[in-house]
Order: sequence, then structure tokens, then C-alpha cells
Amino acid sequence: MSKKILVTCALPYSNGKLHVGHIAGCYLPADIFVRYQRLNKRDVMFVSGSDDHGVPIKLTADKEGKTPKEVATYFYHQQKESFKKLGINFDVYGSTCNSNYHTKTSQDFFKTLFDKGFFEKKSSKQFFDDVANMFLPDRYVKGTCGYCGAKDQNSDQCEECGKELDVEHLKDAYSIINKSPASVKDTFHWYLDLTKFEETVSQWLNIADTREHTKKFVRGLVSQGLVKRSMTRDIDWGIPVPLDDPDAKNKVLYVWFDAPIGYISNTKEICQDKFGNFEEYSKWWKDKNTDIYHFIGEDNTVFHCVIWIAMLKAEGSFNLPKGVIVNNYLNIKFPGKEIEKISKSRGSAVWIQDYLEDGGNPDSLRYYLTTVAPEKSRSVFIVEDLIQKHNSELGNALGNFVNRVLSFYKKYYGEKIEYTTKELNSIDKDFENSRLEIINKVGKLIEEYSFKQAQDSLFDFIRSCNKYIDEKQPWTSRKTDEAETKNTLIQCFNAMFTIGILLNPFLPFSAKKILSQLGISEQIQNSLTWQCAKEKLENGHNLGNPEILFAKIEDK
Ligand code: B3M
Ligand code: ZN
Repeated sequence: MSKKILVTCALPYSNGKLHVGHIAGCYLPADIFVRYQRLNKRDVMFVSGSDDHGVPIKLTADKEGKTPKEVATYFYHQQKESFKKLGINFDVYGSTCNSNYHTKTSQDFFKTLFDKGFFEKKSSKQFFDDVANMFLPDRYVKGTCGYCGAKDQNSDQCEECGKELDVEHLKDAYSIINKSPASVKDTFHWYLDLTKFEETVSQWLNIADTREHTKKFVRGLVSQGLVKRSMTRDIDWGIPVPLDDPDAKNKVLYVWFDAPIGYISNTKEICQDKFGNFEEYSKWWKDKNTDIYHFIGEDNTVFHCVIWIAMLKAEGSFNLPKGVIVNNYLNIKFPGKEIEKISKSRGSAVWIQDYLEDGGNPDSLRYYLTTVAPEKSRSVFIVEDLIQKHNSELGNALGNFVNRVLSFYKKYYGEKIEYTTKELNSIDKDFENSRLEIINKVGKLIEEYSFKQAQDSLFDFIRSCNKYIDEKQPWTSRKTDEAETKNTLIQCFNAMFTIGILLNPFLPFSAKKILSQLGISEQIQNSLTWQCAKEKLENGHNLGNPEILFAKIEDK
């Protein structure tokens, strides 16, 4: 029996709209992977949800005069909607602040680590805002990097030189609440000693499915030596630290402690909904017969490949992930501008909601984002390229192929596929072989997490379909040889059937349209597997109606 698969996508912070960088980072590759596994009839659970705690949400709420819960709930719904419209269908999209399970699951996790002696309570110095009378965690404080002198850096890390910062290494620190200088006070926190997990992380990394850049990066971190990291924070938004200790009062779990536990809480949620028993979650998290995959963006690597591995190992009852698939950042280039980082504050982004509301085709965006997928290094979203690829690859190569073959056949030969007795010639046979080969090729690439290459290969095949038809010239042979012409067109229908299945992970909406245009009922579509792509349409099969798949975009 093949293993069950649990796939998670990073939980986006629920303090803003989703942009193309989010989608390219982890949601689209995970969706491709999940759709492919489903077509292979694997038992898959696809989990995500919003990350509602932490400083970012609190800051947005402060700015907008709302409560963090209001902000989180608003964006939770908005983000969920955007995913759905892009065809990214999670089995569960939970929320860490509106959940029946998350608080208890996180607190129990914390207590287990505490009881096992994995935390060290330490006093440390922390920035404080005397005016607001509060501690200033992470992004509440900015200042000058003590290493390279870059100004206005967040208190946890310098964006210029990449060094981790702390009270000693951030100069001229100021509170971002009212820009007043930050003072420094003593506070207590609970630290997880990551040095104890260096071996665990290294061993896990040796066998885990990760990309090369991830292995290199994490090996680098371990070889520099891991550190102790505080798992609690002084802020009033989050999950209360579940200890009787008076020093734990008014403290919450570090958002990066509770967020990945959200994957577990959300699994409980769906198990309760689906099977009427949340305890079923353990089949996905503790059973040796389940493989867990986390899909994330590069900035989340240390949290998933080091801290989360340490947390899981320390807790002791969960499986470690089989794979952590990390994409790099996607930068952006607008017409007439330089390449820049996608930035919410500068407004340099393409927002999913806007794209869809402006009538953007979800599959065109999916297609383009996979062609520029930052799988090996950072890449660039070039706005004009999206339009150009929509018109040429989708409209001309894919759309025209489907449309011209269907229209042509129906015009001269009617609704029904009728195989001829004429033998296929060598061009037909080569074409048929390439149809069968592409199925395994694309599948293998997806299994290797090479989603871009998989899609590129599929589109190479689509282009070869156009080449085949140009070479066979059915519009000429029609005048002299009906059997030959039908052979050509029916070969094309079989190729379209294959494409209709193989395209599902990448362009699910168009895949469905192609199969419908071929006359495949919804019910049969839902039962198709990846291996079915090898089959041929039956003699006497009734074709559907050709419709334009991708309308040309003229307006730049
Ligand atoms: N919310 C960071 C991010 O959105 C964080 C991911 C949590 S995954 C457990 O990039
Ligand atoms: Zn620096």
C-alpha cells in the first residue's frame, strides 16, 4: 500500500493581501504536487491556513485602530478567497486565532518540551518603550546595524549584511510606535537550546527531500553552530505561555513557535469535520505510513529546517518531515522600471485579488509563475512577459491547437470519432510514442519537485503537436485522402486527451475545459488518473464543442 501524504503550505500572515510572490513561493508548487499525487490516487491531505499571531498583525491592527483579531479575520477570508479563485484547494484552511484546537495544541506542545527539560529560563535585556510602557519585540524596534552601519534595520536582523541583531548589536534603537528612543530593560524568557539538536538537524538533512540550495544553507547554519532561541515574547497578542511561573505572566509563545504547530491544529480541525474525530490527525502526523512535506519560501527555511525539526524531535511523538521544498524570492519588474523586491509598503507588487478582479485568467498567472518559478535561485516577474506568454504559449500554442483540430474535424466529419482502417505512418507512430513518453517524463519531474521543468516539458510536447499537424497538413490531405486526414486528427484528439490530464496540476481550469471540449463528462473527468493519459479515445466517442481557451490580450 502506498503511503499517505500530508502536504502543508506556509501559513501566510493575515495582515495583508496576497501577491504573486506568495503564490510562486510555495502555494502553486504545492498545489501542483498535490494535484499530481491525487491523480495518482494517493491519499493526500493538503493543509494551510493563516498565521494570525506575532508582531506583524499587531502592528497592522495598531495602525488601523482595530483589534488584531479583526485584522486577522478580515484577511483570513480575503486570502482564502484568492487561493480558491486560483484553483488552490486546500482540504483545510485554518486560522491560528480562530480555532478550536490551536491554543491547546500549542500549549500542550510547549508544556511537553518544558516538562522534558528542554527550556532554559533566562533573563535577558530587551528594548522597552517608556512612553507606551511596553516591551518592544522584534519589529517594534528599528535602529542602525552594529555590524555594517545600515540604518533603519529591524531589531532581529539586518537586511543589508544579513547578520542577526540583538540588544547589543542594534545602535540608536528607536520604538516604531512613536519613534522615541528605545530603552533597555531586563525580562525573562524561555529558550530552546538548539545546540542540542545539531546532530538531529544534520541527520535529518542528509535524508530529507530538499533542494540543493536549502541543504547548503542549513549545513552552513549548523556548521557555524546553532544557538539558544527564545520561544516566548512580551506582547499581548498570541498564545499565553502555559506556565504557573509569575515571570510567565503577560507573555505569549513566540509566533514561530505556535505557527508551525498550526499545521497540526488545522489537521485536527479537518479530521473533526471529515471523520468526526479530531484524534484521527495522528494518522497524518505520527503514523510511519505517512510522508509529510512542507512547502515554504526561502525566508522560512531556518524555522522549518532547524527550529521546527528541533521542536518535533524534542516533543518526540511526531514524524519529522520527509521533505521541505523551498523556493527563493520572486522579484518584480514593471514596465520602464528597474527590477525590485516585491514590497507591500512601497506597493510594488501584483496583487492576486486585483489581478482576478481585473479579469485576469487564473491559469495564465499559474502558467507564468511556474515558468519563472524561483526553484534554484531568485527570479523575476516581468509584467509584460505574463501577457506575452498568455498570448503566445497559451493562446497560440495550446489554445489554437485544441481549437483548430476540433473545429476542423467537426466541420468535415461530424461529432463522432471514427477510427479508420488505414495504418498509421511513421510520423504518426513517432508522434504516438512521444505522447506516451511525455506522461512518464512530466510525472518524474514533478516527483523530483522540478515543477518548472515539468511544465516546460509538457509545453514542448504541446508545441510538437502543432508541428505534427503542420507537417501532416490535414487541410491538404482532406481533398485526396479522408482516412489519412482522420488518422491525423484522431492522433491529435488522443494527444489532447493526454494534455487534458497532464495539464491538471498546472492549469486546472483549462485542463477541465479541454476535456469537456473533447466530450468527456464531468463524472468521467473526476475518475481519471495520471495513467489514464496513456489511453485513447474510443471509436464512436462523441466530441464536445470547441471554445476559445485563451482570449488574446491586446491592451497592454
Ligand atoms: N507566517 C511567514 C510568512 O508568511 C510565516 C509563515 C509561517 S509557516 C508556519 O512568510
Ligand atoms: Zn548590517
